Amino acid sequence: MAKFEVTPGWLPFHPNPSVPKFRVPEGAVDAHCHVFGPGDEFPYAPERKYTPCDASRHQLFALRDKLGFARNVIVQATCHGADNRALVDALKHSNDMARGVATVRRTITDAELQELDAAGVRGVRFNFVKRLVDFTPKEELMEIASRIAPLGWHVVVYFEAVDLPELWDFFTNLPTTVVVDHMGRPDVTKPVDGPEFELFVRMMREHENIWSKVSCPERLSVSGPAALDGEQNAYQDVVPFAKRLVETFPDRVLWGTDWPHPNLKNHMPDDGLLVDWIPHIAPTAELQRKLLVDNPMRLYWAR
Ligand code: 0GY
Repeated sequence: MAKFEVTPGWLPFHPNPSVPKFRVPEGAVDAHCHVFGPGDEFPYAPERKYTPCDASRHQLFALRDKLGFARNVIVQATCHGADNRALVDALKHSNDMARGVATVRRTITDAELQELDAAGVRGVRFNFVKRLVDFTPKEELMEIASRIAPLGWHVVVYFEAVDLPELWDFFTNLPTTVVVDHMGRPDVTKPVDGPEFELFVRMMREHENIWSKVSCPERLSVSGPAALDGEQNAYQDVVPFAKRLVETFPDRVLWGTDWPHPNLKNHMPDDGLLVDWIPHIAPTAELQRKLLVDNPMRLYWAR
């Protein structure tokens, strides 16, 4: 049986998140979350950069119910490398209420891709965050993208805002829908209409196949969870960035908890509070329905 020591300083997920005050619309999808192990059943990858605490499908589905969501999109995290067994196990036990985004290598066979598809995988994730993964040549990633495109899958990309200029040509040449994790990780101390975030907005404006997750305020925020004027203004420095994307591209945004919040060392969010943040970035019922139901259903449950 595999035994894993959690990376020092790692914060476990919130033991008892609050029930949100904001009631999400019927059929809402948490479109970015993970399962970790459990490590003794689904060992973590040898090439991983961190060892998480276990976070099982049972715990994920209990959180989903508590927060009032109906469905999950489970995203393969780097600590499992390209071993998608924990993800597939969660999908198969979800009663069709979860879809997945996998990590695959160029050596994957067509039969293996078909198996992932049958389990509910609808995309692959390319991670460019240097503290999380070793470098993979772009030709390899492009080859994978061309293999998954005929399945109707999409590509999820994770990168830091400073790296967007270098990655621009690759992203804008991908042959599928492209979903950006966490708004391309903007530096929220910079202006929302400054050159850095403007570049990201321009990429979405010029390329209608590019979507964004307006997620992870807890990861991006400098002002933090409890602003001076109380809980309702939690993560207020991230609001202008997410709200701008929701209002400009209402049909191409997704939202997710990011549970169990890997690699947070200072502050672990209350997931209920994260849900209460949603009406600040999507102020109308129509925007909320698109963000939480219509968009993820179109991308993940079209079949
Ligand atoms: C996230 C964020 C992070 C980690 C991963 O796959 C991963 O390990 O995505 C991070 O450390 O910023 O979305 O889960």
